[in-house]
Formats: sequence, structure tokens, C-alpha cells
Amino acid sequence: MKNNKQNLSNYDGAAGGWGAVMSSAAHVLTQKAPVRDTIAMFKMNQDKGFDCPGCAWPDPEHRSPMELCENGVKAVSWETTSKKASPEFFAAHPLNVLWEQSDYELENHGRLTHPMKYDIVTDTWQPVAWATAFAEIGGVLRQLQPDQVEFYTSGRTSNEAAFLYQLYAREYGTNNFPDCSNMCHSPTGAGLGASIGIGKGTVELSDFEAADLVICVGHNPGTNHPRMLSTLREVAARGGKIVSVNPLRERGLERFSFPQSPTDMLTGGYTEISRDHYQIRIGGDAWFFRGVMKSLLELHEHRLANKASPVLDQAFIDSQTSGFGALVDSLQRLHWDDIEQGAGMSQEEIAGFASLYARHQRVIICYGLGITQHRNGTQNVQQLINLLLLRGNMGREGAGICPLRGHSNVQGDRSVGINEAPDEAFNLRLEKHFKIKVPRKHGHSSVDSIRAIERQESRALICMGGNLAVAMPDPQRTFPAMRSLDLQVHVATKLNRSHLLAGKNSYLFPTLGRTERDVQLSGVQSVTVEDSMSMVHASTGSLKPASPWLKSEPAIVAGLARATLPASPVKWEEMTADYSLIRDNIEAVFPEFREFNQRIEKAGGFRLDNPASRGVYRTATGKATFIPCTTEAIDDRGLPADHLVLATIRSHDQYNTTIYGMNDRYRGVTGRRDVIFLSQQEADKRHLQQGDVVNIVALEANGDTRDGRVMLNQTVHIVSMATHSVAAYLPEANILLSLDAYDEESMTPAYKSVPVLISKVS
Ligand SMILES: Nc1nc2c(c(=O)[nH]1)N[C@H]1C(S)=C(S)[C@@H](COP(=O)(O)OP(=O)(O)OC[C@H]3O[C@@H](n4cnc5c(=O)[nH]c(N)nc54)[C@H](O)[C@@H]3O)O[C@H]1N2
Ligand SMILES: Nc1nc2c(c(=O)[nH]1)N[C@H]1C(S)=C(S)[C@@H](COP(=O)(O)OP(=O)(O)OC[C@H]3O[C@@H](n4cnc5c(=O)[nH]c(N)nc54)[C@H](O)[C@@H]3O)O[C@H]1N2
Ligand SMILES: [Mo]
Repeated sequence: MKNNKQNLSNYDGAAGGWGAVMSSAAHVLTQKAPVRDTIAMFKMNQDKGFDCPGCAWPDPEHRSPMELCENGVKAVSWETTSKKASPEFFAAHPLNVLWEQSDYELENHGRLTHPMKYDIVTDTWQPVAWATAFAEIGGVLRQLQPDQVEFYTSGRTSNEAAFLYQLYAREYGTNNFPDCSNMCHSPTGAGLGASIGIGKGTVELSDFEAADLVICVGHNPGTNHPRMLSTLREVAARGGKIVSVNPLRERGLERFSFPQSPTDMLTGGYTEISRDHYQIRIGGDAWFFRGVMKSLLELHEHRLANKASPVLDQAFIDSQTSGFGALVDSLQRLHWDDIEQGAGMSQEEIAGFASLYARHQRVIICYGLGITQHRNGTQNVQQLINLLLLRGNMGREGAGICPLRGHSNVQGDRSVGINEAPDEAFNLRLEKHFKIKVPRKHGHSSVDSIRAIERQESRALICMGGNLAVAMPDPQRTFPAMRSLDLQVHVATKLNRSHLLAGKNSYLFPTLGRTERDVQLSGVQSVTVEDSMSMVHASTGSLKPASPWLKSEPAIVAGLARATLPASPVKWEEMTADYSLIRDNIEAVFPEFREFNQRIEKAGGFRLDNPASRGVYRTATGKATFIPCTTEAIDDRGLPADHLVLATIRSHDQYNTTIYGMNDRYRGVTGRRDVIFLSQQEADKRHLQQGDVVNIVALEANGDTRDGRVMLNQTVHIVSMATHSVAAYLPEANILLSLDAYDEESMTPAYKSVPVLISKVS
């Protein structure tokens, strides 16, 4: 096959800057709604405005007139588009025809406008009245056992809608709550929960003003949380140090030109974010951080022997933590050869990182999916905590842990009850408050739900947003499983591939987006969301809805609930008429939301209590706990010597399975997505050059291959990258992933460590 270098280059600019402005403007124009968009942009992330449906990075206290970023603009214009996927469109496009279109084309047909029902004879979505659809769905659900039904939530759902949704599913009788956080930050919930007694980050924005070192591990802020770059820029500008631990050199972590700074924009200036990049092997984090801790212990001993100041904060360790001895034992048993091999870095480099860490007094560790999406995701998270605890970097200003959560309300959905394993205290509160019975049996998270559907044990799937079939690994198994269901209900803003897997009794419901005015019987409603730093605030849409037939998510849940549970004592209709009543009920069930309605009146909202930030650890021992690592991301016994480890990553022009465009500007890719990223060294070993075309075959743990887990004709793009590593875009590369490779502690799929072989197509 011919060498195909077209549209692959190296991007030399800073992140942000004019490139971001030009790209934002281009996106607004392609969505054909410049006026709606401009109004929307001025309302985004402002008091009394709507919360950006992009990322979960918090809003600063002193907001600029437009608190937005390039990718927020894309997310908004994608929602506010004037394009419509109307009943006429669906009548003319059977699903087997739509199936041939790309994910980009599917969503680019525009907003869904009518409630639809699948017609198997014509293979099309056909309009249906809301009341008819609700009644039919209620009828099917009443015929099923509650545990045969899966209730999926994607993280844009507001607190109000999510609370009603969990109440509906539990009153119906199941805890089956597959959730998008099962695919990203469940290891954060599980890992931090066991280590520090709360499954959430501990820092606030103000901590970044006090930190002297910020360590960014396995996340890509330039693309996925661009507003974080202004925070990092401030840290760098006042002399704080920022380092990254990432197999790829991501531009947003190198330099940033602030689109809202006239000086940067007019002079082409930029702020250097970081020069220190630790390019670890994909899947090498636990090795790297154990190596850092081992070095730190050695440094500590050395200092003590020389009567110099200690490195470890022994007073903190003694009074606030447990498990120190077990951690030290486990580190002492490790051999440097294995650490170097596992991390893909020399002992010297790792020791350099340890001494850098030891020189700083207030340290924040930020991390993303590069840490969580591995077989040992939970333990990876815990190694970051171990490192922080060794020097008392927890429970005090300027220090702590900062997971970069995904969807804009994924954290809030969990806070209001989307949880497959509820505790008894919560069950009792829910029962008492609503005078209902709720199930005790724990339910399914995402991987379990797909497996139960595959085994035909689960017969119905309700999706509150998202694109579950495409977001999960292993389409070879997931897609046929979906098609076999007796009932599917999708609540969505735009068409996606999951909606093309319709079968018996399938419904597609159009809903209001965050930007749109939500009018109910008592007037215009606000909803609330929680950001990555536990700040809860109101979001109020102001644009005219894309169609008069749209319903809000709370109204859809209430409609389904009433149709399924006609005798329910819950006041579904009253709560839908006035969302402040939903908030009163949230407050009654979750004491941490006390004075909910009053506190969201305040600009910026309020912070949910986070005991670990105050140095209070609600763990079994009442102390912060060191937890050693016992599982590796990759077990390479049984794998061929020339295998590589593949991570699936996001391009700059996409939001999860939503593809806004075909460019990945900061990585030098234009107009295409059929690309794999490789280091020069790994390319040389395989006699590959930039632009060569390769096939990628996924390997089972024992080195075998399985039918279908192969990606053909991908073009090599040589970039600055760790050895033994290769990266490709999701969702195209999901075909290489296995539904059986996941972190057992959190059930999060190993999206970022698939053993593969690559071979040149000749
Ligand atoms: N514009 C935009 N914003 C988004 C999203 C989006 O798709 N588009 N998605 C949202 C969601 S749901 C989420 S969860 C977040 C995701 O945000 P991120 O956590 O930033 O997600 P990714 O882009 O998947 O991967 C991040 C980084 O992990 C690195 N990496 C890969 N493997 C490893 C490894 O083994 N170790 C280490 N240390 N690093 C590794 C990659 O090089 C990449 O830089 O962003 C949210 N925000
Ligand atoms: N290979 C690989 N796969 C991955 C990942 C990875 O890193 N690698 N990351 C995983 C992660 S972190 C996540 S979070 C999942 C994402 O999984 P999901 O959350 O299921 O997927 P999204 O692509 O975010 O969902 C897009 C759809 O959401 C709908 N939508 C948008 N806005 C709204 C709204 O306001 N309300 C409603 N009801 N619907 C709306 C639109 O119809 C759109 O088509 O993907 C996972 N999949
Ligand atoms: Mo996510």
C-alpha cells in the first residue's frame, strides 16, 4: 500500500491562540446558527446562564465576559444547530442506509424533533405521540422482572433528572444503573473511597493559587478541559512548577496562548506551561509511581543518615494514616530492573522526579483517563494518593488530589443516587421519605449490563442520553446484544449509532439541551450540576427549544414513571411542574444538600462537604490509608516480544463518540482519523516510516488473536511518544478492545492498555 503522508505534520504553535478562535468560528458557521450561538456564548458559565455541556472544570469566581473555550463553543454550537433530523428525514432514511454513514454524519443531521418509534417493516423511525409511547413502554415494563431492565445514565443529565430517574428505577424494583462514569472515573470512586474515605477530588480552584507543584498525569487539558489551561497558566506565571507524566507530549501541557488575553493574541505570545515531561510507557503508571516512592524512601534514609532534613512527613504519617509499613515492605521487594522495564524509564529519571517532588511543599496531582482506564485503574489512583500522603500533601491548602472528571455532571449524577450498589442508610432514607419499597440487591454497572443483555437475562434498556453501544468495548459483542433486546428507550438530542441498533419495541425520545429554555407549569425552570471540584450550581437555558415537541429529561422520567407505576405515591407531576420541589426532595434524602434551593441562589452555588479536604478521613480506620499495588496493567508473560500496548484517545475535534470534525490540530492531523501514533524508535524497529499503512491486531492475554479484533489500513504518524506504546482514536479503535479486560475493583474497561501487534501492509 502506498505511503500516505497527506495531512499529517507536526504542530508547532501553542495551544489556544488564534487557532482556537478560528476553529470556534468555523464550527459555529457549519452548524448554521450564528445568532443563536452568539447569544448562547454570552450566557455560558455565567451567573443565571447555563452550564457548558463540555467538561466538568469549575468556573472561576471572577468570570470573564465569556467564560468559554474552543471546545465549549463546539459543544454548544453542536447542540444549538439549526439542522433538524425530522420525521420526513427518518421516513426517507431506513436504518440500514443510515448504518453506512459515519458517526460524524449521523449526529450532523441535526437535532431530533419528535418522539419516534421503530417500525420493523419499513426499518425506519416513525413519529409517535408521547402519551402512546409512555403507555406502551409502561405496559412492556410491567410484564418484565425489574432486574431484567437496565437504566443507563450519561453524565450530561442534571441532578434533578438523575434523582427522578434513580427514584423511578428503584421504585420499579432494580439497582441496575450502568453509567458513563463506569467507563471513566469509577476507579476514582473506588480508589479514593478506600484511601481517603470519599470518592471525589479534594482540591478547589483556590488551591491552585497556593500550590508550588502541579503534577498532571494521563490527561489532556488542551483538548478535554481547555479552561483548565488558564488555571495552569496562572500557576506557571507566578513561578509554580508543572510537570506531566504522559506517553504523549500533549501541546496543552507545553505552552498556551490565552484567547482571552489581548497581549497573547496581538503579540503571538504564550505562557510556557511545562518543560518537564515524563514519557512513561502506556500502562506504566503504577510502576513509575512505585519507583518514585521507592526513590523517595531511599532519599529519606540517605538524608537521615547525613543528619539532613527528612523527606517524609513522619508526623503526618504517624497521626493521620495507616498502612505505611505494608507500603514500605511492598516497595522494598521491588527490583529496579522491573520498574525501569515497566515504566519505560531509567532509574535516574525516576529518581529525578522523586527529588523534584521532595523539593516542593504544596503539591497537587491532577489525573485523567491515562490513570483510570487500565486493569489496575483503581490501584493506579491509589498510588497517586500514596505519593501525596508520604509528604502530607492532603487535607491542607495548596495540596491534594484532582481527578479531571468527564461529562459536565457525571459527578452530580452519582451524588444524587445513580449507583448500582447503594448503602442501607440511603435505602432506608429513600423508603421513609417517599413511602415506597426499594430493592436491596445490588445491580449492574456498564460491563455487567452488556453481559447480562448478551446472555439474554436483561431484556430492556433505557438510556438517559449517551451512546452506550458505541462507548463500550467490543462492538462485535455489544452490537448484536443490543439488537436482541425486547425494549429500548433512548432519550437523546441527536441521532447516533446506538439508535440504529433498534429492534422490537424501540423508542427514540428528543429532549431539551442545556442551552434551551425549560418551561413547565410553574414557569421557567433551572436545573443544577456539580463540577469536578464538588461545586453545585444552577444552570438555566434561555434559547428557544429546537422543536415544540421536545420534553425535558425530568418530564420524560416522570411520564415513564407514571405509566409504569400508576399507583406510585410519588408526586411525579408536582415535581415536574416545579423543579424546586425535586431539590427539596434531594435535600430530604441527602443531608449534604441542606438548604439546596437557597444555596443555589448565590452566584457560583455551593460546595458539597468534602471531609478529606479538611483532613477528616471516613475510611474503615478513620485514617488515610496507604494501599500497595498488587495488579499490573499489563501482564506480558504469554505475549510476543514485539507486542505494543495501545491506548484509545480523543482527538481535538470530538466529544466522546460525538465527532465534530476530522482535525486533531495539536497533534498535526488534518481531515482524517485513520491514524495511529507511534514513536520514531518503535517505527524504526519495524522498518516503518511516517505515512506507512499498517494493520493492527489485538491480542488476548495469552497472546492469541480473536476473530474480528483487527483494524485495517491505519496510517502511521510518528510523534514524540513513549516506547512500547501506540495510540489510536476512539470509537474507531473500540473494535480492538475486549469486554473481558477491565479493572476488577471498579469494572472500568481497560480502554488504555490493549496488547497489539502491528504489521505493514505491503
Ligand atoms: N473536547 C472534549 N472534552 C472532553 C471529552 C471529549 O471527548 N472532548 N470527554 C470528556 C470525558 S467523558 C472525559 S472522561 C474527559 C477525558 O479527558 P482525558 O482524561 O484527558 O482523556 P483522554 O483524551 O482519553 O486521555 C488522556 C491522556 O491519557 C494519556 N495516556 C494514554 N495512556 C496512558 C497511560 O497509560 N498512562 C498515562 N499516564 N497517560 C496515558 C494520553 O496520551 C492522553 O493525553 O474529558 C471530558 N472532556
Ligand atoms: N475506546 C474508548 N471508548 C471510550 C472511552 C475511551 O477513552 N476509549 N471513554 C469512555 C468515556 S470516559 C465515556 S464518559 C463514555 C461516553 O459514553 P456516553 O456518555 O454514552 O457517550 P457520548 O458520546 O458522550 O454521548 C453522545 C450522545 O449524547 C446525546 N446527548 C448529548 N447531549 C444530551 C443531553 O443534554 N441530554 C440527553 N438525553 N442526551 C444528550 C446525543 O444524542 C449524543 O449522540 O465513552 C467511553 N468510551
Ligand atoms: Mo468520561
